[in-house]
Amino acid sequence: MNETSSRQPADLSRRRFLNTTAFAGLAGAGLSVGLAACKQDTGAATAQPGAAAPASHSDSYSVPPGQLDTYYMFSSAGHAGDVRVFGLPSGREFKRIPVFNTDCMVGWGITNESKAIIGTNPDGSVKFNTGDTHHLHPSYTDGTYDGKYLFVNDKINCRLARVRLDTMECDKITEIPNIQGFHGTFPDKCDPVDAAINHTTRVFCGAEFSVPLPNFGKGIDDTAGYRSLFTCVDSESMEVRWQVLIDGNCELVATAYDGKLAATTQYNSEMGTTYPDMMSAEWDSCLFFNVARIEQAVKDGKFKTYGDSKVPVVDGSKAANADPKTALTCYVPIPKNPHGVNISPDGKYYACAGKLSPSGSLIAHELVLKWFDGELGEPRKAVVAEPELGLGPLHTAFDGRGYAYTTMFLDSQIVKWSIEGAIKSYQGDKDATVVVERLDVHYQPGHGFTSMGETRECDGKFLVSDNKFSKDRFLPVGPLHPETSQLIDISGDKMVIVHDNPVSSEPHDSIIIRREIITPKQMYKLDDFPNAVRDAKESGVFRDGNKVTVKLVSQAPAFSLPEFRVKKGDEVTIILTNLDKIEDLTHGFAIQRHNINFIVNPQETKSVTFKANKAGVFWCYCTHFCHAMHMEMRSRMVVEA
Ligand code: K7E
Ligand code: CUA
Ligand code: CA
Repeated sequence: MNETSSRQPADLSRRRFLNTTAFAGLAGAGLSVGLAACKQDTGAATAQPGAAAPASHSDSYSVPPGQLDTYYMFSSAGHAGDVRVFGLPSGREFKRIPVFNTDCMVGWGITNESKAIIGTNPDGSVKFNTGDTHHLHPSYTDGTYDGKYLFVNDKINCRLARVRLDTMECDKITEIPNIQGFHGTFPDKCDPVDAAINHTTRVFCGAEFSVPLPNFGKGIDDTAGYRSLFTCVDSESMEVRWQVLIDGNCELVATAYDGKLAATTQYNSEMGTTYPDMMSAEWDSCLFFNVARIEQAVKDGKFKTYGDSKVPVVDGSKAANADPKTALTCYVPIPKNPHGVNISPDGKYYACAGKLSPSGSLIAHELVLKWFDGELGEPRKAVVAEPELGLGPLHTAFDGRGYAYTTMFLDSQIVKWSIEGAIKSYQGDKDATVVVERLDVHYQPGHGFTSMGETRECDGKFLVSDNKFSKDRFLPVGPLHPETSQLIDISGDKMVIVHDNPVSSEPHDSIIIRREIITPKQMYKLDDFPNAVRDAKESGVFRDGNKVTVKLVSQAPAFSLPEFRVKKGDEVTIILTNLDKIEDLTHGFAIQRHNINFIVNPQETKSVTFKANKAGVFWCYCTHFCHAMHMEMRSRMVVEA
């Protein structure tokens, strides 16, 4: 991908033409002075005297009105429970995709369709309406994103969700048994055995909190018996395939490009339950899972199940895996409570960030495989570098040119370091340059991540530092501050901060993906919905005892039923199909005093079910601005006593 094609999509020629003509017209109207200034802003940053970016940096960061961004950035939203979609380099937010939260704009958690995905209690209410999304990663083909799915964790209620990237909507949520504190997650990139399966078929999930197994009231005080599990979920069916019982607990997850290994940082090898206990040991691990061997063990019936769960659990504890030739897991010792683990885009190294140790540790993929072949000896020999980086290293990103960028939470810095330099220095070369640059960020970064940086197509253009604190960076908005998302140009010799964006709390991790990879649909098909109301003539009120189904359609600016009648005490299901076939023509449907609101996109069908408990007249109206007559777009629910 060259500079021009990645920044100037094919469909921009028409836009450029329109811009030119617009400029010409306006200049004629005596606005040339303003336009000249405006043009300079949008031109190459390098052309402006005093501009921050040196000549080697990207041509322009600004995305003027009418122009499109070159990257999508998807961010987890932390305990807001959703997923956010931004454009880069502008930093503009496009959309919030509700996942584990309730969203009254789209009706997520309100419509029957969304409730079926989220999961319900026997009485039909939503089972969980909280979630904490930390890590999200798209599906892969050939070691890069294929634009199909995005997987995201929920740390609170132990769920994995899948978002379709064509509609940018959540389509499946799976609750994982036997665990608590589901934190790290990463899809695989390839099958460990069948190289022809060169795409994602599994999603790995690490559990951070240890619990009694099974957890139904026994063994509460036997804290030494609490355990954590590493889980594999099928990326298509979203069923849990297997779990591995481990020592300590999982933190972040990474996967190999050849599919052979999954990795998790492990802290709390002490297996303590109190704060001082969890920090007492000098060493924890980066733990590697031999995916093929684990699946063979499951096939061979070498597993247990716990409680009501049918999920096979194999034993990945250190004691049970002492012989490398049969081991399912390999514990590579890493100093003190490591946090992030990230694989380099060439697939060679896993970089662990020390958190309580000021170091990063590089583990060679080949050497871990060698350990599993019984040819390495001590697992610690898989470590090929351990540079001292600074205080509070959390996560590492790559540029594809041999440099790693680690976030320093305590130092509030991004530290750029040389992979080759770190390896040489570890081998005793005193002249090797390891750290090449430190950039102050504002303030306390969590994840730093680069454009396409977690793929083979890592392009080394941008790094975003998602910082946990913003203090003086933005207009104050009360006690809760936004976070700071800083866009950093890493394409030149020096890192350059391009801009700060405030982001509403509390994204943790994000990925930056080239826009060409994703092909969003602009319209549903009626056939996508088995309950679609295909014609206004199918509208009406259909009674079955005290269950009433109201079918109607929307076509701007009207609903097909100006009025519908039900009886007090009825259980009412409203099925609404938006028959408008025009891109961007979405309608809403809200019912006064019934806590109902949802949208229907063009050609989409949604339904809601509720009890009509109050007699009277209740206006239903379109909540989504759709037409000049939007305010008049109404219906009336009459509830007869
Ligand atoms: Cu470092 Cu949950 Cu990715 Cu937050 S974790 S920062
Ligand atoms: Cu339909 Cu507003
Ligand atoms: Ca904060």
